[in-house]
Amino acid sequence: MMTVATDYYRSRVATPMALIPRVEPVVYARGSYAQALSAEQLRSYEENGFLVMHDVFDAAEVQRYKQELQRLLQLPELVGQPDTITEPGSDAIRSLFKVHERSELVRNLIQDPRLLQVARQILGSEVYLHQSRANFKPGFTGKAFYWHSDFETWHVEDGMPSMRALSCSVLLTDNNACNGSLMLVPGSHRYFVPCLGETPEQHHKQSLKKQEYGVPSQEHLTQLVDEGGLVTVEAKAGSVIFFDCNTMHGSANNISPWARSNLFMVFNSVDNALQSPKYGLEPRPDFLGYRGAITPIAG
Ligand code: 6CS
Ligand code: FE
Repeated sequence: MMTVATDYYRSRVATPMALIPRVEPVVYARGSYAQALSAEQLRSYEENGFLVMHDVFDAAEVQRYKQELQRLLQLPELVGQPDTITEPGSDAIRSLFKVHERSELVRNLIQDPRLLQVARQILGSEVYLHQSRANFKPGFTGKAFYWHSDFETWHVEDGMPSMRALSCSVLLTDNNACNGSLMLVPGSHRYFVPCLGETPEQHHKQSLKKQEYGVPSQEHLTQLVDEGGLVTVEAKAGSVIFFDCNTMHGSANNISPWARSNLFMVFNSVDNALQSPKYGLEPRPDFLGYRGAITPIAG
């Protein structure tokens, strides 16, 4: 196991540290492992740390996924489950994890070449699923996700060794400037942001409702935004956002009347399997970071 001293990407530290330059590629094997994106799309992903692909799924497909999530949300056995995350202070469901195990439709979605081939091409290898979830942000009441890099959490709390994973968010509602859409900091994926504060035990029970550790300082966020700017995704239902595991992102409360929901899955390279979490932390449950035998997703 790596010790604290030899971990290049140190975080949850007691005193402020400078940004740490990324050492891994963003696009692996020069994008030659699979053929899904054009050279221009790959270049844009590499430069910005994300790519929005419009109209990937048609209206009928989106409708099917939405109905499927409605069906899942009504299952009585979901109530009180650890992988059903409610909003702070209410019973409203914020995130539902392991959707690919709960639903055959979603299980098929992760094998869809429109997603899988992109993940393989960018990560330069076969891939497996690290995490899947549905996020719900209803109109008027949907709550924010504070700024974070997913890799920071996955590295510290799940022991993910390298920046060789990506997320894809399939939009099930239109996302616009008003309904709590994803905001990303272009270029932020090139720096690891060491975060302040010792991780509390069972941190995920709190962080999935409202994250307070593993978030950047205001100084670091300002520095990244001064350099790269800030982008709000505006795209129709059926579009897909691919983003690097280390891209800084967040989203605001949704006080508009328009719901925002998405299906979210994380592909990790089969060559980047989880190790022990850092700093003696207990591994998080499987629904957050898969630790079983690694079989590449077929399809
Ligand atoms: O815990 C996770 O795996 C993801 N969820 C949150 C709220 N932050 C880190 C990461 O994106
Ligand atoms: Fe995230």
